[in-house]
Amino acid sequence: MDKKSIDSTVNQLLEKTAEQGVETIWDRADQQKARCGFGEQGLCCRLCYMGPCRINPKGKSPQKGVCGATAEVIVARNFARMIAAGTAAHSDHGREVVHTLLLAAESPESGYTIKDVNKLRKVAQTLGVEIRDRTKEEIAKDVAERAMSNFGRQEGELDFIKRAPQKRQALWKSLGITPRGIDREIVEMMHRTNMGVDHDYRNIMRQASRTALADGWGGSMLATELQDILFGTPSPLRGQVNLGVLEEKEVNIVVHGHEPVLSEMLVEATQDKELLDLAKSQGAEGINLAGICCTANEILLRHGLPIAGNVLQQELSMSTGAVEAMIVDVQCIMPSLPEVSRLFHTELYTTSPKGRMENVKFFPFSEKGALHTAKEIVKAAVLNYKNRGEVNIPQEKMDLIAGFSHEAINYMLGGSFRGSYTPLNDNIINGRIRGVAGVVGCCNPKVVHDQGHVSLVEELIANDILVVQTGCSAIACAKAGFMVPESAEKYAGKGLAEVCTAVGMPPVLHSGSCVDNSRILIALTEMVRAGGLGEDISDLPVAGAAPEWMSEKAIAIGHYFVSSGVFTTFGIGLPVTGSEVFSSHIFGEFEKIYGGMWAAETEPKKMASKMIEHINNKRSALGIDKEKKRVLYDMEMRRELKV
Ligand code: SF4
Ligand code: MSK
Repeated sequence: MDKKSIDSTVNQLLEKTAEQGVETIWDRADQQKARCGFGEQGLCCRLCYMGPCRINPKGKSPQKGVCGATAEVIVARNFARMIAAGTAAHSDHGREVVHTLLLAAESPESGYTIKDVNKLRKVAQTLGVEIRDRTKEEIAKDVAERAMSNFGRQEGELDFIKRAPQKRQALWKSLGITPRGIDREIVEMMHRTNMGVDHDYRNIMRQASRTALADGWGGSMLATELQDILFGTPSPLRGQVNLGVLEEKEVNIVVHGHEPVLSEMLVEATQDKELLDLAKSQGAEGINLAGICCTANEILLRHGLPIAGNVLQQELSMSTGAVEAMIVDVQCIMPSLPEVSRLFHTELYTTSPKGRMENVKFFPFSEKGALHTAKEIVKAAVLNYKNRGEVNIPQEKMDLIAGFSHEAINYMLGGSFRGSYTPLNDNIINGRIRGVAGVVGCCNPKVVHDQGHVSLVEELIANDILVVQTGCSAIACAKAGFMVPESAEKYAGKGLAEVCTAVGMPPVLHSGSCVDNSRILIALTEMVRAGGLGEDISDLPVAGAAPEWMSEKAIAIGHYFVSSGVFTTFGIGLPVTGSEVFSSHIFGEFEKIYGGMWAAETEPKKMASKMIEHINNKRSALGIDKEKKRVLYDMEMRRELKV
């Protein structure tokens, strides 16, 4: 692999880091050389200390672990545990947001308030919380308490499950996989995959679906919805992306991680007059707050603040020599950051008791004194400006429009008075838009950085497929220039370009962070509800992909999409190929069970072909592959749909 990235800022800075002796993720990836084949194929079991055991993928001995576990059982347990871990991460993020909503309701001095009262009311209705004649704080308190009960609930079902199409809910019920409580499903998954418990790979995967659904329709959805209540529901706004957003003459603060509970307070602190004056007194022209990874997506979506880069650019942002402070909370934060920060003047701060680093200053970000802590951090960053050495900021940056929450899509397509998904469905039925794809997930140094995301999305939009994105994938495609309205004319097929130009939207919609994949679930449900495209998510001409995934969280997301009825394909490879039996279960049999299934494809163009083929098949099943008279759904017909 010659070039490590299709992003020139990365290649430029890597030349520099090589000269400076700064070790980056690409150096360490090279040092690992070929990965362990057993692990890559999911065939290594470390569940007990009679092992570790591995299965010979060539059919020779050993074909069983010491306890007798077969390849399919080992692969299933490993895969299911990844789902449990990913669900735990997203859901624990959700739990922090629930705590913060309670704080906003009970302690105005915390600095947190309720910004979106409309959304509060809507969520309250779904959760069965009384809204009449009550203050927003009273409603928010009950919403938070009800939301919290979703974590520890032992029986019944999660509250947001009832948002799914009725047919899907009935399917989950018939399979016995409707999630009860978020924590309960994760714990049961861990128990069942312990040594000597569940030895039926199909049964393991049923609980894996239940766990993943507790993420998508539980922890992640709670995180998204309650963040919108607290910080505002995103709507389209302009922003900028890539390392060129760092400012040569300003104090640069980079926030990295996942929870906007932290970043929202930093946004406020960086606008503080006293701190801005302090920055000027230090010779800086201002304070520039930028983000990495999903925190970046959160501050972009709600404030239009710049994104410095995606997950693989975190070390490189420091190597510009222009970052006074990097503030991290949880998830996707490289343990190498302290070492890199020490080679430059960057101060690294951890803020979550769950994510500490040795010899790194910890600012306990208790939500109670959040603004005070945020100001202390910003002050420390400002005072560090004078310590800057040589600065190397790549010039590249790109404009983008972001903020396509499902409410914003509704509004964009249907207008404020008749906002609905009907115009989208109409354009799918008349064939201008062939279908919709969700392209999400991480970056991975095993492949050329950003190339999988960009090549896949380019191919999809050229084939009239509207793309909705989140996470680091969204950042990759924003950097490539797909998220400005002008990109419709340049890259999209004729039909999609026509629709985008008429509405004034890009062909690739940025919907937020990883937990915001739950927005895509709601958007898909709205498409079913709008009529004309079947009765369930699995009937829709849609597909999902994570071309450069690396995190267990991505596997949890993939699995909740599959279990919700979406054909979902992952790049890089999947750690399941060691068992043909298991592979044929999730790559084939799943389709019959869930109407959605997994696929794996390393080549982005082939990945696009698979997704297009799936979308075409769904179009023919719906009878919309040929010219067809437009059917307008009236209320009666919509009721018949039972969604
Ligand atoms: Fe080996 Fe079985 Fe123990 Fe896994 S659970 S390490 S296969 S003995
Ligand atoms: S940050 S989970 S690298 S998308 Fe959400 Fe990016 Fe993947 Fe982390």
